[in-house]
Amino acid sequence: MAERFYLTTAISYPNGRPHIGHAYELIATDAIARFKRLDGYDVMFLTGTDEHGMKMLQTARAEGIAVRDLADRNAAEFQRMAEVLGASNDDFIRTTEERHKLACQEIWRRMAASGDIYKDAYSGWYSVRDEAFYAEDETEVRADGNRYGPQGTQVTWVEEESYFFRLSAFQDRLLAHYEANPDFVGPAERRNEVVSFVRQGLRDLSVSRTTFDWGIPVPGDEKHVMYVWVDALTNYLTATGFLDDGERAAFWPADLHVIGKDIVRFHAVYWPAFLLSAGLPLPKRVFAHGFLFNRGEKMSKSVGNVVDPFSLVANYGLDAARYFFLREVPFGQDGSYSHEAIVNRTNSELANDLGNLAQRSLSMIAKHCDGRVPQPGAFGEADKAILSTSGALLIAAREAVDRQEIHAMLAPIFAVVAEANRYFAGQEPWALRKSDPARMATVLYVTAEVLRRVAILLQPIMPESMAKLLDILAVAADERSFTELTPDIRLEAGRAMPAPAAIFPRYVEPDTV
Ligand code: ME8
Repeated sequence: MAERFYLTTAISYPNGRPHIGHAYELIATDAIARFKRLDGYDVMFLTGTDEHGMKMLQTARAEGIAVRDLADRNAAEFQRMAEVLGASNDDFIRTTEERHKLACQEIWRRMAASGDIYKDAYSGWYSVRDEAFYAEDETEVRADGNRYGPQGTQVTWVEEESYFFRLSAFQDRLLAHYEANPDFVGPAERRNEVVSFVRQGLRDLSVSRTTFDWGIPVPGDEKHVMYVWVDALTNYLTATGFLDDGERAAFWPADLHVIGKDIVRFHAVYWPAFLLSAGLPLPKRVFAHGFLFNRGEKMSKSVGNVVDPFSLVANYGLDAARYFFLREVPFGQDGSYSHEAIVNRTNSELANDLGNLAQRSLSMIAKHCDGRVPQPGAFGEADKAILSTSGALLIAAREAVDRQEIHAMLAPIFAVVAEANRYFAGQEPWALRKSDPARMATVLYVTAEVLRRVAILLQPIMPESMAKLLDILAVAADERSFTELTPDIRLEAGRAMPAPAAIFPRYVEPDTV
């Protein structure tokens, strides 16, 4: 049986339409999911929307619509975004679904049964934007007279009866877990932040609210709804159907939660504490990516520079957009986006380096090799060198993806594409056509074989265009997984190849056409 791999994105607040930050997280997680499937894993990939809480309620009030309508309207946009981005998620969870209510109430009961939940009065600072409580020393009063939390969002004073989760009791267990599992949080700087936050000591966490009812009722005390983060984090468990012991239950614990760097505390401190309390196994890894800035400026709805993922895809094409974000921004660090940067990268690396190499070599095969995979002669030093570097790519890619370093997976692949271009130019197959046709066949064969390896490996990043390239290379649909990258497998000489077509169009400015 194939090894299971369960990975998730954060679930987004549908208080507005999806923006590039949401698209970025989904594309990256999708690339990892596709990579794992091609590498033989039985993958479950989850994304969804986080629909309860104060922030949703306040937005709905401001827009003068019912909160459920706001959730429905925007959740549909998030689902549409997943389709438009070619996301291969196996499920899309909405926290307003019945299955989720049952899962949340069960985890609550288990935490209560462990003695980790008690009723008291809460008073403290709360940020609706972050849906987070902050200690007074994490906040500051600014010149405008308002108080702000550590992420720069305004906080207000809250005082009400509340259930508490005994987070303070988990400090030692959490620190022991980080110590014993150095890969639990990545990248390293995020892990260090988490460890120092927990070392400072943990305060019990208010986990219910009574001033509104847009949430999941606390079992046995329905005047309270659960704090939105108890509800939100549990989504990862809900989707495995942990209550019904069905087929998906075996996917828990999750192998990987991919999230943004602003919500590490919830995933690396609160979530494992809730699970320890409920007697459930902990996820294996939480990886935080950086933030995307539009030309270096932070994106936000209020600043008005939110880039719409739908127009991004319409403008540049899906695979170019997927490639750009994963190649341009080292995964885990902040990055910025600009029209010039995306055009440069896609034109130089996709259209020129990869697209032209495919176009030039495959159209020579179509013309001069009867449209069939050429029969190679004995390999010389140059052939062996490029076959050997391209043959080593899978192992390096696997190691990079297991650390979520998607950029580090891509760099060596594109180094091989550059090397293949030098090889092709240096061997001059067009000159060999008359002088040594057998040698020409070998050069074209080697180039096509390198393209096959590159195309198989790039499928997780650019599924549509690599499917096209593999079609042209006459690689059958069942010959595209990573098991086809073992040293004994190569293109079969003599196989008929479909007529080559351009894979990556150059981006041309609309006003210059
Ligand atoms: O935080 N660049 O939802 P959310 C990169 N509902 N990533 C970004 C980003 C940007 N500019 N802006 C946001 C929530 N993100 C909670 C999560 S999970 C149990 C609950 C990322 O809609 C952000 O870091 O504010 C998060 O991982 C995801 O988008 C959803 O953000």
